[in-house]
Order: sequence, then C-alpha cells, then structure tokens
Amino acid sequence: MVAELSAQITAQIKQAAVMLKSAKSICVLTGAGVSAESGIPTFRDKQTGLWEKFRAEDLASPDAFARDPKLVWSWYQWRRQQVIDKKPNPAHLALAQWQELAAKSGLTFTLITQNVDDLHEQAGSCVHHLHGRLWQNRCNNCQKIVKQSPNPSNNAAQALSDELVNCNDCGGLLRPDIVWFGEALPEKEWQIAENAAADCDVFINIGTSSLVYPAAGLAQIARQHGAQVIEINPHPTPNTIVNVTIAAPAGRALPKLLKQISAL
Ligand code: BV8
Ligand code: ZN
Repeated sequence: MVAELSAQITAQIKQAAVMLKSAKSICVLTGAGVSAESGIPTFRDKQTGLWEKFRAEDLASPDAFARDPKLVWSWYQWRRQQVIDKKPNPAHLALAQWQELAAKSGLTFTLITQNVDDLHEQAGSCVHHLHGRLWQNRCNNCQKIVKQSPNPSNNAAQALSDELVNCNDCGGLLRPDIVWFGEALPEKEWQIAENAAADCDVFINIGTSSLVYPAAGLAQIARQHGAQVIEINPHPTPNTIVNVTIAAPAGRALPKLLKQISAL
C-alpha cells in the first residue's frame, strides 16, 4: 500500500492545479527523474556494474568517442540493454492523458524532454527530444540516421553487441544519435522548445536537476515572458524562479495533479 501524499504536498498540488486550470498554453520539460519510477537510473545516479568507475559526463562527449569509440559505443549498448524492457510509469501516462485532453479542449500543450529513452512515446505522447534518442544511430561521417531497434524476434543480443558498426553508405563509424556535451542541440527541436517556453502561461519542470544548459534555461525564458513556473521534484534544484514546488515523485504527483485540475 503506497503511503498517502503529505498534507503539504497535497496543498502544493492544489496550488499548482489552480494555476493550471486557467492556463491557455502549457509547456512541460522532463528530465531523467520522470523515468526513475520505470526503473531507469537518472543521469547523475551513480553508475553500476562495469561502468561504476566512469562518470556519464565523461563518456557522453565527442572527445571520448574520438579517443575510444568502442568504449563509448559499449556504454550505449549497455544503456540500451538497461532500458529495453522498461515501461512507462504513471508519470508518462498522466502526461500522455493530459496531452490528449488538451487536444480536445483547445489547450496548447507542448512536451519537451531531455531524456533519450522512448517511454514518453510508448505512453502515447507527442514529444520533442532536445538531447537525441537512444534507439537511433547516426553516421559520424555522412550523418545518415540508422535505427537501432534490437528486434526481439532476431538475435537481440547480437543487435546490442559491443562490435562497432560501419555505415552502409560511406563506411563511416555509427554513433548514437545523441547530443553529447559540447555539441549543439538539434536546431528544430530547440526552436520548438524556446518558442513554447516563451509563449506559455505555465512552464512545468519535471524530474530534472536543471544543471544542463541550454535546456535548464527554458524555465527562465518562460518566466521572462510572464509565465508561472512549477517544479515537480522530490529533491531541491538550483532553480530559484519557481512559483510552486511539488516535492514528490512525478509518478505520484502527476496523476493527482491531473485529477485536481479536473475537479476544479
Ligand atoms: C551546448 C545526452 C554549445 C547524453 C545530455 C551554458 C550555455 C550553454 C552550454 C553550457 C552552458 N554552461 C555549460 C554548458 C555546457 C554543457 C552543460 O550544460 N554542462 C553542464 C554539466 C554545466 N551543455 C552542453 O554541452 C550542451 N551543448 O551547449 O553546446 C554549442 C552551441 C553551438 C555549437 C556547438 C556547441 C549539450 C548538453 C546535452 C548533453 N547531453 N544527454 C546521454 O544521455 O548519454 S545531458 C544529460 O543531462 C542527460 O541527457 C539529461 O538529459 C541532462 C539533464 O539531466 P537530468 O535529466 O536533469 O537528470 P539528472 O540525473 O541530472 O537529475 C534527475 C533529477 O530527477 C534530480 O533532480 C532528481 O532529484 C529528480 N528525480 C529523481 N527521481 C524522481 C525525480 N523527479 C521526479 N520524480 C522522481 N521519481
Ligand atoms: Zn555514412
């Protein structure tokens, strides 16, 4: 039996619901915390197993791939192995339901994620990825996109092997289609995110430590354009521009928030 949310968190949810009830446009940014209750460790959680001695930030860079492509490729194959059987949790499902309700009621609802897993898509959301997607590769030479879907019907272990893969078109090395530190974000997705943050009435940061830029700056852009900012995170973040913090896990808070909005 899951313990009830505290009176304080229930009050925070009520405050956020009042703000959201009158919103005409909502922009949501999710981070690794929204997938935590699906069993996917967050980006800054300590790494485990073979990767215990590595920091994610040190592996997620073009220099690391140039220096040792096999190490970085193996790390991503390991991360794919970690997420392949993970499913959306109530946070992903509540966001997908919210997006569906928004489409029926003329509410503008934009979902942006920093995550590279596909749990928002699995939950039925239309989502914009700022940092790329784990199940896609890109040729390091000609930029051709190559899907990496380890189809369970064929040899999934082979599909997630550590062997480096070359591009069929030009022979270049395939790399994960992910934005590494020091690399620019995809122009189109960043533009969508920046516009949605600037145009929204309420901006919601969910499950992100707000440490990585420029994504962490979206809340500031929203605030500068007059939006209210809500944060859903069980732990404090450096975000000082928040109007309401719901200090609870997203998988608990979001279904309650949605229910509270519809009850108003
Ligand atoms: C760029 C892919 C320039 C890799 C990632 C100022 C401006 C611009 C850039 C910079 C700047 N200052 C510094 C920079 C450089 C750098 C940066 O921000 N560094 C940081 C560390 C200081 N930024 C960049 O390099 C970016 N590129 O700026 O390029 C440029 C411009 C033009 C031309 C060339 C270059 C690129 C950044 C993208 C890096 N790639 N991911 C991969 O995944 O393998 S970022 C990485 O961190 C993750 O992808 C993740 O998306 C992101 C943020 O992490 P979070 O999602 O927040 O996860 P985290 O673990 O940190 O936190 C989880 C949170 O969840 C916690 O707060 C926790 O309390 C909470 N939580 C836990 N459980 C729950 C929960 N919340 C709710 N419910 C729960 N149950
Ligand atoms: Zn190529």
